[in-house]
Amino acid sequence: MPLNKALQEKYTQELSEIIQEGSIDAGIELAKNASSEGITTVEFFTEIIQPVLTDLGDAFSRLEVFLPELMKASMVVKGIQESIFTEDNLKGEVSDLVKGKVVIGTCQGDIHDIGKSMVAMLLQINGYTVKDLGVNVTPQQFIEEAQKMNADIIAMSSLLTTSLPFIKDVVNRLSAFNSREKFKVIVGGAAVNSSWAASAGLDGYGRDAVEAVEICNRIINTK
Ligand code: B12
Repeated sequence: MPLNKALQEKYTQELSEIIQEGSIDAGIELAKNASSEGITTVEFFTEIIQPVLTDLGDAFSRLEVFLPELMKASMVVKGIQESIFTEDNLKGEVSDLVKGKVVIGTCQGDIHDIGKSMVAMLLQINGYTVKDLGVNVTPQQFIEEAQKMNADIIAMSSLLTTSLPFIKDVVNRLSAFNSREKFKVIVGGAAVNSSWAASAGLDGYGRDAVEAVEICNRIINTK
C-alpha cells in the first residue's frame, strides 16, 4: 500500500532541508521519527529518499545545483543507510521466501551504489544468496562471477546512460557462449526503464528494491 500522502510530503520536505544543511545526525533522527510514525525502512528509502534524490538529480541536470550538493546529499543518505538499513530493521518487510542466487553490481564506469546496496540487502533478507560485486563492474566480471557461483540471476544497476552499452554487452556475451538461457538478466536505476529493458532483450526491470525482489521471485518461480 502506498504511503499516506501527507506523511510522505512532510518527510520529503524535511529530508530536503536536512540534505541542504548536510547533517547526517538530523537525517538519522528523521528516519527514526518516520519509523515511530509507522513508516517502514523500505518505505523510507523508496518513497522518501528515492524521490528526494531524483528531484535533486533533476535540479542538477538543469544546472540549478552542482556536484558538491549531490555529494552532500549522498553523504547524508549513506549515513542514514548505514544507521537504519540493517538486517534487523528489515526483517519481515517482505514475507515471501524464495531461494535463488543473484550476482549484483553497478555497471562499468558507474560508482552510484546507494540503490544497488539496498537491492542487495533486500534480496538477501528474502532468502537469496547474493554476491555483491560493488561498483564499476565490467561485463566480464558479471559473467565470470555468475558462472563461478552458478547464479540464477545477474542484476545490474545503472544510473549513468554511458553504462547502457555494458548491459547489452553482458547479454551479447551470454548469447555468444550459449548461456543466455542459463542466466536471467535484470536491471534497475535511473538510466533504465521497462521499455529500454524490453528492447535490450532483458528479463526484467525494477523501479525500486521491492520490485527487484518481486521480479526475482517471479523468475525463480517460473524456472
Ligand atoms: C547521489 C547521486 C550521486 C552521488 C553517488 C553517491 C553514491 N555513493 O552512490 C555522487 C555525488 C558521487 C554522484 C556522482 C555522479 N553523478 Co550522480 N546522482 C546521484 C542521484 C542524485 C541520486 C542516486 C541515488 O542514490 N538515488 C537513491 C536510490 C535509493 O535510488 P536508486 O539509485 O534509483 O535505486 C533504486 C532503484 O533505482 C532500484 N534499483 C537500483 N539498482 C537496481 C538494480 C536492479 C537489478 C533492480 C531490479 C532495481 C534497482 O532500486 C533502488 C532502491 O529502491 C542521481 C539522480 C537519480 N535520478 O538517480 C544522480 C545521477 C544518477 N548522477 C548523474 C551524474 C551525471 C553524475 C556524475 C557524472 C556527475 C559528475 N559530473 O561528476 C557523477 C558520476 C560518477 C560515476 N562515475 O558514477 C546523472 C546521470 C545522468 C545520465 N544521463 O547518465 C543523474 C541521473 C543526475 C541527473 N539527473 O543528471 N552522483
